[in-house]
Amino acid sequence: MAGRGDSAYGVYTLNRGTQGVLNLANQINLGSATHKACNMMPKQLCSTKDQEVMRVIRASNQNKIEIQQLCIPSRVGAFDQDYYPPFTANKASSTAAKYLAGEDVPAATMQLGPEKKKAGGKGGLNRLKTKTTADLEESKSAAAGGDDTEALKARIAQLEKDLAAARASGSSADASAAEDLSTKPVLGYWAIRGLAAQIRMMFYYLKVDFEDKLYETGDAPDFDKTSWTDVKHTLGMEYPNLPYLIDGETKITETVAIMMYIAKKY
Ligand SMILES: N[C@@H](CCC(=O)N[C@@H](CS)C(=O)NCC(=O)O)C(=O)O
Repeated sequence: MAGRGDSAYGVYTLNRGTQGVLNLANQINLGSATHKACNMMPKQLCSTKDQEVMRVIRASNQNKIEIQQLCIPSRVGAFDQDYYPPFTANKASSTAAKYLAGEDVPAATMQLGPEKKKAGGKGGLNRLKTKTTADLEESKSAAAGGDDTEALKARIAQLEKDLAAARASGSSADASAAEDLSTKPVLGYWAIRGLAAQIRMMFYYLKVDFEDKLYETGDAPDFDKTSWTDVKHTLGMEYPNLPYLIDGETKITETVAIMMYIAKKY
């Protein structure tokens, strides 16, 4: 735990058997420099032989960026499996097709293990094991030289070809849209701040003339949403949702994707 303005980290263990009880395992004091902001780094960077359970990057009040290793001294010494429960993997556990078909798949997890001693090895990544249903299927299929693997290889080859062609012509869809400043973008969202607030702020900040298309809901308790649902599937969007952005031929949804588009274009 670290709070803004603190100059220490507290490393706690949670005893799942006694709900709600946190035990202080280590206190790391950093003298007078306090935290302005802290962020956790990817789990796989942790040095398991040092019982490092979290690595944090922090901005201090003295205008310094520092990396801090949060460790719990272990009775076992070296690698202690108890300190490294599985954590959510940064890869999909299923596919869109399976999800849409209603297949229920447990979330993929990753697991850190002991560090390998081999010099010049891949360090942390060597220790990282991902357990996903998709992995198992992939490896089975690869071992069998299955159809899926061949289809994926063909798809990758095709995508690489398309990418090379787009690069050669120097006119990807993104680039051409980014050059056309004559279009007036339409931002669609509910008539509230919500997820569109930051997008509207970007437009105002960048002095971009845009249409703020507001969908009204009826009053409580029903909040009639038909102003949106009646048109949702008529706008020609691949994944219709709010907020959306229509800019000339470009139609996108997902707040962050919209913000990235605006950042790139303007
Ligand atoms: N991940 C999406 C979330 C979109 C979302 O949840 N939109 C809500 C409003 S905050 C909605 O009502 N969408 C309309 C719909 O589902 O048709 C994003 O960041 O844009």
